[in-house]
Amino acid sequence: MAEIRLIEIKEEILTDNRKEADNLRAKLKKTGTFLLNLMSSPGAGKTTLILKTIEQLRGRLRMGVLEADIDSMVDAEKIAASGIPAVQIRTGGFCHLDASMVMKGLDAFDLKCLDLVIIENVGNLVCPAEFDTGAVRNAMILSVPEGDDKPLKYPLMFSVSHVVLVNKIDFLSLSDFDMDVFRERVHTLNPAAAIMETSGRTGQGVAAWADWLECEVKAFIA
Ligand SMILES: Nc1nc2c(ncn2[C@@H]2O[C@H](COP(=O)(O)OP(=O)(O)O)[C@@H](O)[C@H]2O)c(=O)[nH]1
Ligand SMILES: [Mg+2]
Repeated sequence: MAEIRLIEIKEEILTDNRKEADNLRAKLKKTGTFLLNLMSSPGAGKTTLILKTIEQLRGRLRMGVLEADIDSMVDAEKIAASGIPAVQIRTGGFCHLDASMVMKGLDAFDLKCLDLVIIENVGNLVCPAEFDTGAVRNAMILSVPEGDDKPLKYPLMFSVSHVVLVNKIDFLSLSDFDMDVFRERVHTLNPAAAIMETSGRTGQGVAAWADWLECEVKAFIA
């Protein structure tokens, strides 16, 4: 019988990507630009929360948004309408961003003039968690209608996120979402994760989130 060679492509791809991500972080340190990678399932409220965050931080930080979608420009158009520079990456079917895609997207900004770039990653709780984008911090949104069991089903996403935003808390009274159980499930996977409650509809919790983010940005660019 002939010899079978096993080639572990996934491991190699992830190692190459990590190197690329480290290069990107070094570049961002030089330009003084904080990169936030925002992830969630489709519809959890990323674009809405980014727009609310822009409202809070306008005049406090110079911001840009890197939008990623399998197709369409709708989210980038919403961001651009708010007067903030937006770049759209069309992944053409890929369900995540990697560091080289982010690097290409960032080339369209003048990074020296920006303190903060927010990546709106492709809506997906699985693939984006596997790829280091070069961001300084990972944030994820879990919306109340998705249920408090998601840390059990998508543990990697909760493990790699520095902050978990529980969004759509205006739905809490209509749902069986148990916040204490959810917090415990997240902290079992990731004891250091910050957990914040927000509503993109009412704006509740957005100021606290924006203050947290500004603090992280200032510490990075100091
Ligand atoms: N009730 C409620 N609806 C929200 C909230 N945040 C976003 N939405 C709505 O949820 C839908 C998806 O939001 P969007 O920001 O596009 O989600 P994305 O796909 O993660 O970018 C839109 O109809 C938003 O108006 C929230 O906190 N509460
Ligand atoms: Mg969106």
